[in-house]
Amino acid sequence: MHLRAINPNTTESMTAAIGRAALAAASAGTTVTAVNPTMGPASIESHYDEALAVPGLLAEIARGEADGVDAYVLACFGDPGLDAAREVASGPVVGIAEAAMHTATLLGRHFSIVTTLPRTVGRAEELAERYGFRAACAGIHAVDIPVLELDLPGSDARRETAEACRRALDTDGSDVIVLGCAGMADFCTEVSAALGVPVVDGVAAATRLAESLVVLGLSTSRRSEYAPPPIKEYSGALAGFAPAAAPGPRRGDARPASSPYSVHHGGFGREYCVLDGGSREDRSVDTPRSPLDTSMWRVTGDPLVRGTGAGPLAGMTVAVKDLFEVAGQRVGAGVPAYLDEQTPAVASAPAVTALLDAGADVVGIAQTDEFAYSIAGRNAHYGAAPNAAVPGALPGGSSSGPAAAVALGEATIGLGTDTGGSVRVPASYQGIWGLRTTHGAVPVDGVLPLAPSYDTVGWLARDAETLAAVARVGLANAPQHAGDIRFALLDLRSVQLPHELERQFRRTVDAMIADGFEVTDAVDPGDLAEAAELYRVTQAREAWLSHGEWVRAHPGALGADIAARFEAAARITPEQAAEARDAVAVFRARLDERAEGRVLLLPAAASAPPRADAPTAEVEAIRAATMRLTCIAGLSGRPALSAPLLETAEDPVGLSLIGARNTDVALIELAASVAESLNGKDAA
Ligand code: 2AL
Repeated sequence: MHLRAINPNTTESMTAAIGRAALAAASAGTTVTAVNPTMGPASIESHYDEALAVPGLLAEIARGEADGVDAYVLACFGDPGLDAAREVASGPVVGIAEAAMHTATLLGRHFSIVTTLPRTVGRAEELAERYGFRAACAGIHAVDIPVLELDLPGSDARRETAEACRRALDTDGSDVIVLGCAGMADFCTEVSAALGVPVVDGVAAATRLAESLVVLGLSTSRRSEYAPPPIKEYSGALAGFAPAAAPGPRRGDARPASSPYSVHHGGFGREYCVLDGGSREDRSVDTPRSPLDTSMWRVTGDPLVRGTGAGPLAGMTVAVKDLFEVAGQRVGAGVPAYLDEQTPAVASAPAVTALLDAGADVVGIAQTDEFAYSIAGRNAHYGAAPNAAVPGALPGGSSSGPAAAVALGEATIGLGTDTGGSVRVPASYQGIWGLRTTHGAVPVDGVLPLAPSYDTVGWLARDAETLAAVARVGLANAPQHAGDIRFALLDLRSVQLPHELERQFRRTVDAMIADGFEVTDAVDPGDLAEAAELYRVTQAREAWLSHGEWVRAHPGALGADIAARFEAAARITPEQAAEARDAVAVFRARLDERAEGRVLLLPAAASAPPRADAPTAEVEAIRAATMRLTCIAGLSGRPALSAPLLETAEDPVGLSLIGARNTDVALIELAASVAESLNGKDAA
């Protein structure tokens, strides 16, 4: 479930505190994102503030609908725009004032509200009346501290709030306290401990209530008052807010849009996302994401581990896939039950220290598919990380978190692993650069294995230059040769690519030829369906040897799809695996012979990203098709790159380059020259 807390004021530090409170209250499987609009008042403490906070709030609801959010918490104690939000959100919307008041009445006879400035008392009174709690609400008091002074360093706000609460209990004869501002969310435990009565923070209460409604399958009634607003024209600065006809389901939608509400570009600056039309660039510019997005991050810090600050990667930040040991942190591998049993690492994996030594900081540990045994990027426990390039689509895995963090601009570098495509597929799906290194070139010590014969370290970045800088650092101790500069295509008849992708790939190849790159005709890699099966069998046997014992001892710990994959792996006999390994050696020798002197060109994935809510069978079919392409590098131990140079009609697909072993850096440089040449032509 994806729950979004919206702080309707524009103060990001307050949004972060709201996010922390919501995350602490949410259940383990819920993804929490906390956002605020970029237009509107810095705090809400007058009717004027409140009225002008509502457009920004509604823009965030529209954005949430595009992101497939299941329920919203409206995190301001005036519950501003609550009714309007309900008209346009497909999932439930819960205000923190209503949630806190409802909760308080379950805990005592009378509650007192303690709010910020005296002028906000009237609004709280009005809400208590409106929600039917006139009798239960024994008094409303102001601590007389402006909203943005509640969390100033060195402020006495907590103590003063606790004292105001104590006075309120005495004056009103009440037995429960309701905190009257989202900015007080993290005062709750302290005030409750000081007073010895239940203290209700609306953010936590609304989070749990919103979750409950989703679990119960309940959402706002569309019968009358809360039906979508009638379609009509709006003018002037608000023209972009005009209720529009409900768009049909589109590729990239998390679900069919049930809301007629859309926010269009026009005169407002960057703060609006474009839901209908607009280029991908517009859509990805500016989605404010909280570092608390647990579908992307498991742990973050500021930074989590500081690098030397000096070297070629100084000033860069790294999102580390949750398979690498990071000093002081546990490895979670995308499996909460596994995480629970781990102890913190004493030292970081060499692949991590190489980046720290070169000056980069680690900002966080980012999510992976369970045990990295998938390329979809959909985790049964943590959800699917956002796809910045295609809202509502899967991010690709298993290095889903690092890739999303890079694509969204929350990290410069993604440190991932690629066993069967786990760096290249998320790079392809999210329109960024990703390298799978030559097998064995970067040490995998301190990295949780999946299938050691194929496991490699890889990196993700938004541009070729950064990727090359990281590769030079990460491969400093590995032999590196000059690469080939002639390309060859592969006979891909056994892959059956969608026609549109085939056409696009051909157009890109033609453009490369026109630019003077030498591309020779198809190298026959053999039947790639058979190659993928060899890969599947050998990988599965090794995956079972790596994790089978743990999986068997923890029934129910894995999502159904990954559990099924391990079950199938358990059935592969050592003899079957040995036979497949022999056939892999034949494949590898044949490819080496046929690809001699050439860099292979192919699409990095067999399709654009599937929708986040695609049925499992569809995701599995897409995986099978893509594995026919990605297994080539795995089986041959070669480095492979995904560069964002192909596009299907709407969505990104990477152009993959597979080089000779130990030519990783040269491969990036070659791809960078292709990008420069193709993009130069685009611009012309
Ligand atoms: C609030 C609140 O929760 N957020 C904000 O900006 N103002 N409420 C209040 N009583 O001041």
